[in-house]
Amino acid sequence: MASLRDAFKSKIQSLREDVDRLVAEHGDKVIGESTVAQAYGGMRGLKCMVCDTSVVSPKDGLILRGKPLSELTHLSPEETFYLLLTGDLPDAAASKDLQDELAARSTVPGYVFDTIKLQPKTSHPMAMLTMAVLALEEQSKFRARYNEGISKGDYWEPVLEDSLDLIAKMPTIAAAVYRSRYGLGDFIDRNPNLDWSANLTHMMGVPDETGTLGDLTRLYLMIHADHEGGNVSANLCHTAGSALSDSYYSVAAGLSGLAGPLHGLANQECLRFHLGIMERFGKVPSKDELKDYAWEVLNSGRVIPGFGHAVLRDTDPRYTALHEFAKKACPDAELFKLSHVMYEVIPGVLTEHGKAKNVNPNVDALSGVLLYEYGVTQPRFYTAIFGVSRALGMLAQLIVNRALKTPITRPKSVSTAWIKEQVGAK
Ligand code: CMX
Repeated sequence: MASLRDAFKSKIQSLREDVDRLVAEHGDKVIGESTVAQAYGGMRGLKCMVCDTSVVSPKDGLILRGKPLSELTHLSPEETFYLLLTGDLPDAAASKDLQDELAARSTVPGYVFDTIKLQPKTSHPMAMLTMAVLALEEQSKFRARYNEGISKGDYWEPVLEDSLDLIAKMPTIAAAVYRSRYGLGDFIDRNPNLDWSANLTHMMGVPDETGTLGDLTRLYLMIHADHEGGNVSANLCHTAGSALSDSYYSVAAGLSGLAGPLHGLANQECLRFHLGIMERFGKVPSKDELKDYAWEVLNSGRVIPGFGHAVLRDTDPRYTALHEFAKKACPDAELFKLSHVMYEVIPGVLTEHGKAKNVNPNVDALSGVLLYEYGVTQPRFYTAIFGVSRALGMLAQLIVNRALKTPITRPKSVSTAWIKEQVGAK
């Protein structure tokens, strides 16, 4: 099978022709409408953008290039990136080729480490990671080629180059953020015998007591990579990229959105929620105790982290994948037992509460528990690990969009006065 670059290149012409024909023949057909509620309500459900790397079905959850997540959890994150970008699963040779390519691009310039070290110990790891990505922007090949006058049809090539460079370096800069932020001593060199995922936890310095840490990291980084195009991080990356901001700027924009507590930061909040419960009860609470506690949280106007979703209406298959892993890896861990009680109690409480459209757990309900059990005991770092993974999906979408010559994003905003006039409201 062809290398990632050649495999993607071979698809571009037919992708462009397909979209051009679709727009020429059906460009005036209606695929959705926008209501006043959607305009004020985060554009929820509005069909006004395209993403072919993955879709999220309310019932079945994440589907990557037509394949449900449950059939793909054996893939490495690099193989997942290949699938997202080309639509095909790589064979062993293509997979090895991509691994080697990422290894060759993994060296991080010293000034980026200095930038990380300069941040105060009170900085949030997501701010530090985003800053490190922006520090790497100096190396952008797209920006250099754009300044030389590259033709629009060729934009995708240096964007792919930048994206591979950035993906290759993400584990190293995230690990450096971890060690610097938590005062863990010198940075640890990449181990050439480990893959992209295992190197992240190796460079963080997480001890692998069971020999399964690499498996957890691989699964974690695989399932978080992509979640269609409308979520906050993907949408922000897409919008920045549509202005021809390069891969570094675009991923930094996406990471800034991922850092919000209603999106990527929910994994941190969820683990803190678990720890708070353990502190309060001094044990795994009974169902009744947890129910009372959940009501206390809801009545104080807070959300229960790790439950609900903007699109999903059933249990998140990413949660299911982590649950299967945890059942084998740490069945007796107190936090895992707590997450099970939450799984049994919270949906009922949220149903009674009557607000959330989805009362089931999402990926964040368990991701932090597993990291904690494996020795990553700093919840504030969890979203940075999510960010390493989400860079894969954001960048795959970005490269596809540059290949398709997708124009700058510019929806029309309207004023409240205009809406009132339009609908005849006083
Ligand atoms: N706890 C309490 N209330 C919740 C809730 C939860 N877990 N989930 C939804 N609700 C509430 C909303 O806050 C909203 O209340 P208001 O009407 O008072 O504003 C109401 O139910 C309706 O919300 P919704 O339409 O069901 O959900 P949204 O699309 O507005 O929001 C999400 C989705 C994820 C932000 C929300 O479910 C939430 O805050 N969950 C907890 C945080 C979390 O786990 N986030 C991780 C998401 C995973 C991901 O990003 O992939």
